[in-house]
Amino acid sequence: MTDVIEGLGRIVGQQHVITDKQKSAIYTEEPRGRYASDCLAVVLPETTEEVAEIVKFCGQQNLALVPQGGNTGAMGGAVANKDQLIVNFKRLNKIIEVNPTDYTMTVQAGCILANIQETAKRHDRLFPLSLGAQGSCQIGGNLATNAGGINVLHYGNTRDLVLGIEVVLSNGKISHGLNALRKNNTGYDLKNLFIGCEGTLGIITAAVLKLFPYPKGQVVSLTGLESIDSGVALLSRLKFASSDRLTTFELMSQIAVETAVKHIHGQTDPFDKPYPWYILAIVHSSEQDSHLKHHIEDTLATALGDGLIKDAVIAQNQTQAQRLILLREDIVEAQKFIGGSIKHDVSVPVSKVSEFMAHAYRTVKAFMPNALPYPYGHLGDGNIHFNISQPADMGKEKFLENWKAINTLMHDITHDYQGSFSAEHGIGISKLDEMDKYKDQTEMELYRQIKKLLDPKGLLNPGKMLR
Ligand code: S2G
Ligand code: ZN
Repeated sequence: MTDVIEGLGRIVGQQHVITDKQKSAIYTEEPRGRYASDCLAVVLPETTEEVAEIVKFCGQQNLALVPQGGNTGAMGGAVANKDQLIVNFKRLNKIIEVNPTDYTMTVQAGCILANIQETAKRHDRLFPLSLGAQGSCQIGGNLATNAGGINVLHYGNTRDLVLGIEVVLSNGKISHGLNALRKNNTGYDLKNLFIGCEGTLGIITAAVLKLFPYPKGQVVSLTGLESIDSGVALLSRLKFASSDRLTTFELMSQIAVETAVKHIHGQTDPFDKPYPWYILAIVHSSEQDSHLKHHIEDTLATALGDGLIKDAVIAQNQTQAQRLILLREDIVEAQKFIGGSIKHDVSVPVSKVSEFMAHAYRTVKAFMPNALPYPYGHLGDGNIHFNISQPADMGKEKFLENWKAINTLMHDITHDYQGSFSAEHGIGISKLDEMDKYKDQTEMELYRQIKKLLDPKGLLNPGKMLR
């Protein structure tokens, strides 16, 4: 143990090797409180070369390591045990270059997502990855899990926002793949193999990100609807009305909005009466485009007139826009006020969302009549967080004992609708059973062969993603 700690200290400086349990607590705290985590030590490298030296050293010591970003992941992807090393990238946090002409930004893995967004904005550019944890998650973690968020509809997942990556391999070699070209058709697409691998094939230490024109204007609206079907119809109307500049199309259930209004300070009911469903829609425009706003207003007015939607409000200024966007953020936090929540991160084809949710609702209610479905999410790309809140007549612990049983019900239904049991949060240790149960076995065999090739000693984030 002492040799290991001293050996790591020689690489990063002893003060950046944490063994004290109190000091390492922030790194071993699992965000959803579902898994215990521990570690031999936490090490905080400042350069890619230090990461490479750490990996080499771990290889010599046969020491497993768990790469960790902001530790905001929902799937247990960054939990460790007492014999493993947590390598946290908070010191590897330089913005290497911003190139407004090329619309690129080169960043190190430890950069906080919100800092990347703000840096882009200062250059009149947009880095569109946007999700609840952006104030503390690191881009390295977003890359490792191919994070989604609320702008996938128009800008894609993290994979779609990256031109090149630098990776430290399990043998300590550095793959210098910081490509900044839009077209570079040379060799296999290693970038997209490492993005989303959750640190199990290699450690992403830097990336060249795509930037976009900063939207000078945005049209933010909230609508009240009676059905998901009308929401899906509205999606198409707004796609056409905005010339496909619809960036965000988020669904909120009545229980979610009511719970946020009731428990989150400052939240108010957006309409004068409740509706079964609400949609937050955001359209980006690069110019202060009043025509676009009028066009969206006309589209919503027509939808009101023909009964597709029951109410609508369009933000008249940035303050009103922020309030509507905050409502979507607050429904996540609000779940905690009504007890335990069994989470889902599923996606189905948009055309099947309505039927899927009705089926899911019936199935959960048949299994646990007093359970409270609390669905919300990214209707625009078919990704629904069909979370289930605890029944009023059941204790939290007792309720959460049903996590696996309810997950199985939900994931079976998702599979029946040709959906995915993990749309954006990744696999970690939470969905290993699902990988074995639902994934094509030929693909799983390929995954294992790739893991064996790229991590022959099995030291890179062992037990995550694959058994
Ligand atoms: C969302 C956030 C994570 C969660 O709000 O879209 O991805 O716990 C989620 O639901
Ligand atoms: Zn989400």
